[in-house]
Amino acid sequence: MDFTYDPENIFAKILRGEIPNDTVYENDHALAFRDINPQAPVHVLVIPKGPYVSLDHFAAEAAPEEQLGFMAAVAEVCRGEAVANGFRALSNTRRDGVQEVPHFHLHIIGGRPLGRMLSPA
Ligand code: DGP
Repeated sequence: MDFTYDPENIFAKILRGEIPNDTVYENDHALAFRDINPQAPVHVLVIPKGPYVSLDHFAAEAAPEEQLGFMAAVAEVCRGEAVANGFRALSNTRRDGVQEVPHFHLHIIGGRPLGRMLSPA
């Protein structure tokens, strides 16, 4: 698998402070911010601060402290947002997953009933 990282992707620019974001939570290893095109009342993106292109890249190569920091951010987002009735966490990956931004991000979506996970192809 080619996990080549493009440092000019838009989330890398957000991490460098070159593009503003609506931050929900931040720690040493992760940043959580509101999606610019929300699909539900809660739509937060959690991203690692390290240069990982996708979930499988992050899972395979991120250091344990990066993975723990990322999951701590997920916990904080879920604790702080209105998702007591549930939510969906998803990570679009590469072509078939219709990934637009090549920096790993986990969508946390909730605040309304979300329907079934996938519509028929
Ligand atoms: P995908 O890679 O397919 O998971 O989609 C990328 C998501 O990132 C999409 O829901 C819109 C969001 N997004 C794209 N550009 C920006 C941006 O500059 N700021 C914010 N907050 N979200 C963005």
